[in-house]
Amino acid sequence: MDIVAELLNGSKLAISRAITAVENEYGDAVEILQKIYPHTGRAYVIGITGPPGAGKSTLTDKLTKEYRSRGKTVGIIAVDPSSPFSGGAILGDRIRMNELTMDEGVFIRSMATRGSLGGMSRKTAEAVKVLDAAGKDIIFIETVGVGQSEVDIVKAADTTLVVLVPGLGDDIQAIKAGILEIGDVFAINKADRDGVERLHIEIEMMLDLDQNETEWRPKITRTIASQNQGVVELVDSIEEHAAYMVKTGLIQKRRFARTRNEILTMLDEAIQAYLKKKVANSRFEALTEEVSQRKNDPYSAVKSILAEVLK
Ligand SMILES: Nc1nc2c(ncn2[C@@H]2O[C@H](COP(=O)(O)OP(=O)(O)O)[C@@H](O)[C@H]2O)c(=O)[nH]1
Ligand SMILES: [Mg+2]
Repeated sequence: MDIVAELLNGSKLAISRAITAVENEYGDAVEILQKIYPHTGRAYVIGITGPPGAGKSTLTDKLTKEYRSRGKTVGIIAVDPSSPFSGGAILGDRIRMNELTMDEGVFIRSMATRGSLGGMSRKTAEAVKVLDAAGKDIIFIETVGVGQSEVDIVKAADTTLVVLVPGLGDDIQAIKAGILEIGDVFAINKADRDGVERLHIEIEMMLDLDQNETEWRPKITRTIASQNQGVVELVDSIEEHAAYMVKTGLIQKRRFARTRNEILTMLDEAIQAYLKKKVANSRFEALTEEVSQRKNDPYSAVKSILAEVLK
């Protein structure tokens, strides 16, 4: 089959194959990405992050249904080893997710977390492009935690939703710095639990301390994902942020920065590969020998290698 043509038509099988190619770095992955690139840039990408068990997958499921009822098609990429999408969940979650996979307007895919973290964020961004080209209006990226790798992954997002729950205790201190950086919208999920007020105040206080360059004050919405409560309000806050991004032109800025970063990273990888190939010769071995025997120093060695490679 012509995978690109089928993909552009929204075929689930073609989307699935393209993401598999991207994930495993198959030979045709780059060609597919090149061909679909002109058809990307239309989807709105929403990153969802937060501690394990916070209810991200449950919320993603409910958010998806809300967006569907608003007439939008949805793609979901779960980069979460414990996600129901990737098979780590209890039966109830699975059944709910299966409901979504029956919907023609929804595509769900989990990404294996093997391989380097840097590679992971690139592959996630590439999977987003596949879903984008396939015509999905809204794309969710669900990722667990707020470490550096997750921050890199959600950089592919136009709006980032941070999901927190009451009763995290001191954990909130640990994730504070990370969430301040990336949260455009906050959900206090499991609002049926004690400690909601306290968490709400804590987040507000952190936001007060934040000296972001933008005027946007992240909205905090209380949700009970398992009971579909607060979901309409949460979608409204996401949409409000999206409208703000468009109105201020920040979306172009964010996307430009992302494209720039993407090109630089790829260039970096290409140069490294080129250098490794160029440098792996007997002259290099001899130089290393000289340096290790103190007949030469590493600084001069690098200079002469560079002079050779760049001439
Ligand atoms: N009490 C309560 N439980 C919830 C709520 N939202 C999700 N859960 C449950 O919390 C558990 C973890 O949810 P999950 O969506 O897998 O969390 P994730 O790891 O962040 O993706 C599941 O058993 C959900 O049914 C909520 O608002 N209140
Ligand atoms: Mg999950």
